Amino acid sequence: MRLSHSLLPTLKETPAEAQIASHRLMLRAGLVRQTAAGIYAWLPAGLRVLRRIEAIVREEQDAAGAQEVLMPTIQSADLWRQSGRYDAYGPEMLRLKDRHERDLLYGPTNEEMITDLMRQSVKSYRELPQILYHIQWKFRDEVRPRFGVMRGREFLMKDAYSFDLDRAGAVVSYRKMMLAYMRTFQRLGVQAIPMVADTGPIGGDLSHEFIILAPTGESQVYYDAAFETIDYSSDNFSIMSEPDLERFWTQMTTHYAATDDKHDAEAWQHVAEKREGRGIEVGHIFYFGTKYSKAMGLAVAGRDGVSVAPEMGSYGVGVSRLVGALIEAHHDEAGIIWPDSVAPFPAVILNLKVGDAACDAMCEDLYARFNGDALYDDRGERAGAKFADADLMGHPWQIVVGPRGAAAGKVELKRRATGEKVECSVDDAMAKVRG
Ligand code: P5A
Repeated sequence: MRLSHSLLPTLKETPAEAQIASHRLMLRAGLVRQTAAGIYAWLPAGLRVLRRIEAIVREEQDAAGAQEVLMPTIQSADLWRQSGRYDAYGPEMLRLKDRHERDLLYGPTNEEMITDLMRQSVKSYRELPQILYHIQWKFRDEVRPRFGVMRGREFLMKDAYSFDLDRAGAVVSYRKMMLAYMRTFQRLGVQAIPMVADTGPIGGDLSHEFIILAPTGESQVYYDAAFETIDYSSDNFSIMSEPDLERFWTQMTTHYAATDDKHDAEAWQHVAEKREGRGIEVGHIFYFGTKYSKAMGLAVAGRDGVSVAPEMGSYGVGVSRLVGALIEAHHDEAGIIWPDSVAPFPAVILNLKVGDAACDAMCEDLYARFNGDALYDDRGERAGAKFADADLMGHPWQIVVGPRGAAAGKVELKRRATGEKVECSVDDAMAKVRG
């Protein structure tokens, strides 16, 4: 993207409405703009980050054997009357009427709809187990939307739903999703801690929250340092192997981890290597048995011909919240420091003297080599402003082209995370950025 002709409106001043670093930086770096309370438009750079997070989430769901679907945002109230949640959900649910005065709602979650889809088609135990997921916008009319995309009213969620014949099967699905989540967060470049949680309006008797560590997070967390060294990749655990899932589960559940409200001072004393920090909830998973299948009449013919209500779970990742949470975990005074795995662009090319033939030629050559997958700062701004914006936007690499270097066939390559700078040829810079 050429910055001179992009909707990438960076701000020098700190917006007054933003209380936390990620919200300030998302506005200042031109990633999003608020269009109504708790509702945001994603501008080109912000959307690129959102899409990259989505892609990693999707790959890990697919690897766990989950099938992608896309359910609508608008749902019929009748479905929710069948589960009993239409009245129970309260003012957080955005309710609408169509021209025929039929009650509709903007989905805050999709347990009812997926149960309905399954009951229309799945008839036999032979068709189970199945896990389905989608990545779709949700609406919750939060009392206090705040912190930008971290607590929005409209937000993007990955929600998955598992269907098993019995509790033992449901437990396997639950562990698979938990491993898929730990892997997803590891690839996103953040430390996640799974914690036993309350089930709230989703229901059920088993639930974990996934908290990622960030110094400015909302809740205080206490955990065993053992979590920091576990490798969740497929080299260590195969997601399709039950013994591996068992070994993974044992590791997750034998270490201490709790948020403030559940912290147990007595148990804490026995933790060998104590760690404390601030955390943000980026995922939440639930096992709720037959709560929805029974209420909505989802049943399959069992092995012996007797009909069984499938055991279900649901599994959520806050995809849009993750954009803010990643910034909370990775920033400094000057701006965002994107992990390579989610950066909107791997590099920004800074032309320090637009109009200088050698600088322009070198920058065009570099930009062409990236095939459009780099940001080219071709604005007629001063060098200082370009440096400041590059640090603010947080691309992992900055390739600086000035008249002296260009004449000698050299660029300056800066790594945003460390501030380290080297002078090198265009070829060497490309090789470093490509890793
Ligand atoms: C699980 C999937 C559920 O809704 N039903 C389907 C279950 N869980 S949850 O905990 O309520 O939400 C899952 C994740 O969504 C994110 N989230 C939000 N993100 C931004 N703004 C909000 N207002 C918001 N509410 C929930 C969180 O990351 C949460 O863990």
